[in-house]
Amino acid sequence: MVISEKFKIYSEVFEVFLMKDIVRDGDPVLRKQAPKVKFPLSKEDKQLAHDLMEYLEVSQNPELCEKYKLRAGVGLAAPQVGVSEMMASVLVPNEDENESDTPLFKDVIINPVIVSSSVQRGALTEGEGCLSVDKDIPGYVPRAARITLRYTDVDGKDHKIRLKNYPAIVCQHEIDHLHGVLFYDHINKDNPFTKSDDEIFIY
Ligand code: SB7
Ligand code: NI
Repeated sequence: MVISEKFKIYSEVFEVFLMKDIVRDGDPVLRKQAPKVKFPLSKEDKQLAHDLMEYLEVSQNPELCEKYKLRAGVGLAAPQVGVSEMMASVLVPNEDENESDTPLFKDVIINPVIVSSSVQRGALTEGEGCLSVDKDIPGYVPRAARITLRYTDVDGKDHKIRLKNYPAIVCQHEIDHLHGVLFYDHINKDNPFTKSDDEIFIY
């Protein structure tokens, strides 16, 4: 009894980024090319990696999201918290009820590089949003439908993986942040909802 009470309190001891910590469009850090992260990771970089993932976890918990007045996110890039470094967290939950414990993709991607992209393009039917952009900007954001991604994780382990569907879109959105690009840069200004024939919709 005492132990479980203690654990309950202990489990809520965290310092999570709040919306006030998230840098908004107009701040030059969002338009900078972020430098690569050096390994072994410094204490600060390890903490940053942890905090970037913690935001996503807390924001995807409906009670905590409400309690801390967060906007739910599936990704968060270091420049969005004011740190110009090639690091981003990605947490794409599995919407399948039976598989909700195993996310479609979860990792902190460090020095990520898209080593190849499909010719086929894909866009989310509902467009994209960004925690750093307060207003809704409607339109398709055409991206590669599939990518091969290379990155290093917090333990210094190198990964080379193929991604498609929503995880591929989210990773491209996050990697854009590391190069100073925002999602609306990709929207066709004259006709935001044009879709070319070789482009697929991603749900
Ligand atoms: C829709 C939302 C995101 C990525 C791709 C499609 C992430 C939104 C949260 N972020 O601002 C992360 O950079
Ligand atoms: Ni964003």
